[in-house]
Amino acid sequence: ELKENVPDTTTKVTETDSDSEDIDDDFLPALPKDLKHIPLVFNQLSEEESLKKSEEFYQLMNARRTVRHFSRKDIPKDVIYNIIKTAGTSPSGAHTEPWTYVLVHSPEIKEKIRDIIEEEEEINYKKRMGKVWTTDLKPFKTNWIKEYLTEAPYLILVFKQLYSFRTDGKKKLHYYNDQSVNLSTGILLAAIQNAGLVSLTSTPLNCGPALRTLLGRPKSEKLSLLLPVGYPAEDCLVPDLQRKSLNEIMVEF
Ligand code: IYR
Repeated sequence: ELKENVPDTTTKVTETDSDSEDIDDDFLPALPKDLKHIPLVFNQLSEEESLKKSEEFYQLMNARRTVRHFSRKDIPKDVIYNIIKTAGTSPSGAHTEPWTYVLVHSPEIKEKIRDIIEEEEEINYKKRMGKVWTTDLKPFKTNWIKEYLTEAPYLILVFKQLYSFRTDGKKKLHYYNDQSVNLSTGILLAAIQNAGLVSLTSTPLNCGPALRTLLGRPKSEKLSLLLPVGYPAEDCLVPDLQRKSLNEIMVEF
C-alpha cells in the first residue's frame, strides 16, 4: 500500500532551485507538512481508580450480548449521534478516518434493505454456505428471515472507504483501512452498550453492492457490517454461551 507514495526514481527530476522538494506537489502529504504538535491532554488516575474503572468497564462489556429480537420502541436520535461520534474517535491509518456510518431510521428504506438481504440470505443458507457452516449456525437459530431489519428503530451500515479524493482531486490512500474500520466498529459496539442499547453485528453476505447502490454510496466504499440498534424485545432470548477465560485468551511472558 505504501508503494504508491515512494518517489519514482526512474523519472529524471531536474532540480532547478533548492526549494524544489517543497514545490513538488506530487508528494505533498494529505495533511499539512508542518502540522503543529500540541501538549497531550491526559488525566492521570490513581492505581485504585484505574483498577476500579477497569473492573467496572469489564463488567459492563461482559454484559453485552448479540440480540436478534428487537422492540419497536424508538430511541432518541441524539443518543445515536453520540454513539457514532464515539466510533469516529477511533485511531486510523495516517488519520484517514476511512469509515462512513450510514444511519437508517426510515421505515421505507429499512423495508428495502430487508428485501435485499432476505433474498440473498435465502440463497446463502440454501446454496452458498454449505452443510458445515449451516450446521455450525444451528445453535444460534438464525435463518434468512431478518425481522430485526424492520423492527429495530435504527440500522447502522458500516462502510469502509478504500480511498478518497483530496480537495485538489488527487487520490488519498487509506492505509490500514480494514483495521481502522474494525477498531472504529469495536468502539461503536462499546458505545452502544454504554448507552444501554443492544445490537447485532450482522454481515450480510453478497449484499454489499446492492446496499451500497440503494444508499447512494460511492464505489470506493465497501460494506463492512450492518448493525440494528435499539432495545431488546420483552421476551428476548439469547443463547447460553460462555466466554473464554483470561488464561484461554492470553499468553504471558
Ligand atoms: N450472514 C448470515 C449467516 C450468519 C453467519 C454467521 I458466521 C453468524 O455468526 C450468524 C449468521 C446471517 O446473517 O444469517
